[in-house]
Amino acid sequence: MAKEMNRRKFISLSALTAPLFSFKAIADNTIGGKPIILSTWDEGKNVNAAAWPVLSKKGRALDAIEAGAVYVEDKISCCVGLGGNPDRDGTVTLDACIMDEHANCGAVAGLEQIKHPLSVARKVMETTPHVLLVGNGAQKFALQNGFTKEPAILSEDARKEYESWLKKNEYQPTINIENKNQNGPFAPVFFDDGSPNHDTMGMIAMDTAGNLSGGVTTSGMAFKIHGRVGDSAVIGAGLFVDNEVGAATSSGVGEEVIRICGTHLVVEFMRQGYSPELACKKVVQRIIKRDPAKAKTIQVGFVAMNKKGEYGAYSIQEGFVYAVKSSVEDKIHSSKYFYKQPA
Ligand code: SD4
Repeated sequence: MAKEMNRRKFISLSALTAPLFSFKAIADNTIGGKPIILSTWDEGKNVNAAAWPVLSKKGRALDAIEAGAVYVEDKISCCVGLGGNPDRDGTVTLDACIMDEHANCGAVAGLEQIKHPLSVARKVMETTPHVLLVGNGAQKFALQNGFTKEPAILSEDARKEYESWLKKNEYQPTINIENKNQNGPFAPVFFDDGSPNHDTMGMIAMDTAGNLSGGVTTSGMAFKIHGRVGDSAVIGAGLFVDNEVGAATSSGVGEEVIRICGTHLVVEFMRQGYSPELACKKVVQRIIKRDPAKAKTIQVGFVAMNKKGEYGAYSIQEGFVYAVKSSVEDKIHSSKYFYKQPA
């Protein structure tokens, strides 16, 4: 209902301002107005709720992103932060990045025993001349900046997953591990406590001032090789923000996203006038074209919004969802997709 009213509002707005919009751009938009925040997966709804007080009080999008990340990183049962799935050595290592409206950005990768990697990434952005700190260096930096060392808590589900992985897979890569408990290859998977079996929270937001920011926080692909860095720590791959154009974030198999600088490409397509959804779709198509056989076995999803507050998403497989919160809606959307889930 809210969406329908919103569409009507948009149509009447379009009539008044028609020459400003290309047909391509209005073909499939959903418009949320500002402030607005989009976060990946079902858990994104709770993340948006945690970020909303900042946005609704006309706060900065960057602060809203950090508030959302802190919420989800604190929630040990979810697969982000120190409760996430471990790597093949049984160690939980965290990747995160953040980017603001001035193209300032910061990131950490392979960070151990620090609860709030996105906040560390923000410190890297705001207090160093660098963009990305990794491993021990990132941890040392965090400790020097007031973060404390905390043990990773392997949730009961994560421990069971890891133990069964050790038995069955040893050190063989399992590409589509996120979907391995499904009924049908691409069904979303939920743990016993109802939390979804994914391990990345990507967020993009626009504040009342119209400024964009984004952030990603994750324990990365489950059972990755120790030292592996995913798209979530790579600016232009897991996250990109251009305050003149829009912002995008991704989830799924990070290697495929890094190969094509996925979110940077989404933003560049929006710059060319494509709607957020079509921009995401074109990037997904690029992944599929590079290796169609592999693409059938993996999931990658992109979520994007442009400067007008229009948003959309596209994924390789059915089952990718994202949450949107604005003054006119608070809901989880299913992404459009390339491959339908087999019945
Ligand atoms: C990674 N993109 O480490 C992340 C994983 C992910 O839901 O998104 N999982 O490659």
